[in-house]
Amino acid sequence: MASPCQIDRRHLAALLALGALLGLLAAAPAAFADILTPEDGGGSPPAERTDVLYEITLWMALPIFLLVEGVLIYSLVKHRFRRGAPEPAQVRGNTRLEIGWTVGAAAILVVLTVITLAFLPGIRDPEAGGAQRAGAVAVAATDQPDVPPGGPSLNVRVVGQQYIWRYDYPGPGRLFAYHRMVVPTDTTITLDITSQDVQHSFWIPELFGKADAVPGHINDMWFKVTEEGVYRGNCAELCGENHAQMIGEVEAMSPDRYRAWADRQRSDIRTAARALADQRRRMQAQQGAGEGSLLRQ
Ligand SMILES: [Cu+2]
Repeated sequence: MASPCQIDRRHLAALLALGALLGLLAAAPAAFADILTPEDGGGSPPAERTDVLYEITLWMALPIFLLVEGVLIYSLVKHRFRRGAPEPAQVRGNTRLEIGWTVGAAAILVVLTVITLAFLPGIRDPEAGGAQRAGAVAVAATDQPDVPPGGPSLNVRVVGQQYIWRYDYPGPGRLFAYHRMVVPTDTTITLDITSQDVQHSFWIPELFGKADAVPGHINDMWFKVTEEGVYRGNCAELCGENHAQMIGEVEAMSPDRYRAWADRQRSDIRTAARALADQRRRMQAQQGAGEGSLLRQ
């Protein structure tokens, strides 16, 4: 038999373990915040509204789930088989109750449908860029009539290919990037998403939902980030053996830093293109010289 001292120690260990668990939960709320609900971050409206819609549905469903499971478990325990006990009353249906929960469930579905329809336009349709003077950023796109005027916007073409993402930016001078999309904050970013080989799916969970990247077809998505930072995502469509490595990122920075990045990137692309052209000329010249010496022999 355990001595009182041993029991105390066991209680103490259990209490310490419970305390440590509560401490962990309290110290890392960010790590647990999106365990039950979709991720959202950076102030991106589509992700935030998806999260709110999910939470409304969750909070409506949770009491119903607890009530149904509670009644079920209570009934199973209370009316469980007992040897020698009299047979319990056999209930065969209850019309009023059945009509009640059918009408109740239908009413809840109607409420959820109305709320969802009210949220959908805000998730789907881009809104104007904001939190800064209109026209302060010279990145306005010309081919996105859906973005309401009044704020800066930027259109980026997202192209999936096995196993990397490419981002093509509009404007004079070639500007593109691989793997990480750089965007200015407080700017409506509209995405034209497509693929050049097989089907992929572009998804940055904190900023917006999944959008299929289909060859020969453009899918639209949008987001707007208010907080600078890096937001990570993955290809969300099994696209081949290295699908798991097809990671995508969005880095949001202030419009000034974004402009500096774009200038640097454009000049790097120009330098690389010139170096490639030089190399090609040298190789052609060498080839020509080689053929000439062969002819002379
Ligand atoms: Cu993939």
